[in-house]
Amino acid sequence: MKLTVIGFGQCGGRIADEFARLNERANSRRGIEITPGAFAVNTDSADLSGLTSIKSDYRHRILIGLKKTGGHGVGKINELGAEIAREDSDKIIDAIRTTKHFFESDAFLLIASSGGGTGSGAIAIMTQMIKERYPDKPVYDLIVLPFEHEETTEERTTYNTALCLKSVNSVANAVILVDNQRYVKKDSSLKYNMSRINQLIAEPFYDILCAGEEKKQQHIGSKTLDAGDLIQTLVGWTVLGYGKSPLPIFELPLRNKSDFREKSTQTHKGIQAMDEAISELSVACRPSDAGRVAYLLSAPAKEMNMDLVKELGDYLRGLAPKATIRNGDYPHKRDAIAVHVILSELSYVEKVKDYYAQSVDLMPEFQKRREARADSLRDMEKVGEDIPSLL
Ligand SMILES: Nc1nc2c(ncn2[C@@H]2O[C@H](COP(=O)(O)OP(=O)(O)OP(=O)(O)O)[C@@H](O)[C@H]2O)c(=O)[nH]1
Ligand SMILES: [Mg+2]
Repeated sequence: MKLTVIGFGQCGGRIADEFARLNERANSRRGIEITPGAFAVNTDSADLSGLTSIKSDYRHRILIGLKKTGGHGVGKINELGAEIAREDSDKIIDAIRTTKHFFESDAFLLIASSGGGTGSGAIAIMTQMIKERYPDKPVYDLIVLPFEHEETTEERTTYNTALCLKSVNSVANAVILVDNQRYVKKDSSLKYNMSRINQLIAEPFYDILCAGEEKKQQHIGSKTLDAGDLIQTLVGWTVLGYGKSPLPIFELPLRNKSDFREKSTQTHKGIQAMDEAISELSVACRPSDAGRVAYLLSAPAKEMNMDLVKELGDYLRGLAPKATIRNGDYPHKRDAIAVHVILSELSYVEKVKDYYAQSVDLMPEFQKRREARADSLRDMEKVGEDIPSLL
């Protein structure tokens, strides 16, 4: 599958930059293209200059809202991010339209964090505009949820997140959720290492996108997970999972292995990888709430067999009994049996519900604070009523 990738704001731009790197890798190592265009859109010019792989011209690193922000961001006010995107949407659409291989792409992937201002505000507006302009291509929104400490220290983060999620969910074909906090829980050394988290967010897309674009016979699976399967799978709230079981790189040629033993070890390793993928979902949710599921098995060709594919399917069927399950195998990896899982059309995601509930509670509180500020200002002005003015 080929994606036109557009990142909004700091977080979105940096992850789009990761996708540009994945494309360079796919090009140089596998001779294939997975992102015909990668763009970053921001109200902050410094953030745009910090990128490394997205082309550095103004058509790929797109500065919006210069008059309103002076190139310094919108300071977490996502309503302003939305307003600026609406005003400058022409710039973005023109840049996409004039990209050389744009029409080869199967879909759009728009990326932003939900807690900031620019990306959180701009992504829903641009999803809507792109869908109107290109009704035949699905638009997927990848939304990065804030760290827990950001939610506790700044209520605006929670409110922005709720506003962003509600808005993207009403326009995007699918909303792929990724929780920053999940990466820190897994490995606390990642706490301040954003670029490593960004790599971990983008990396699972590599095999998923490459699998359907392979041209070399030895890397084409017996069942390919292609753009058609992915488009049929990606609907509504979506999460991703990835797990792998390492394989020994060098095997002793004279090892006395029975066929049966070998197969059962492979199946065991495959299930282990699948189990890891389900335990490490990009946002916690129940697989049984998914309406559509896809999995991709990627492993060395000699490690793949139909039993393994079937076992993995049976295992997933047990976890997601109501879902339509699509699958593919990708004989490419050398050192592991890896499993990618996409759970889509989720009917319930606790974290989304929590953001909505907290924001509904916050709204009257914000209103009360606004009124109290206005009252206090009025009182102060009143005391100084009789002082003459220099103006
Ligand atoms: N994973 C990841 N999260 C990031 C990154 N940069 C910022 N964030 C998260 O994104 C949220 C802040 O949003 P930003 O993307 O910085 O905001 P913005 O869209 O640039 O908007 P303004 O700066 O307010 O104009 C917080 O939750 C951060 O933790 C990044 O590079 N990677
Ligand atoms: Mg910013």
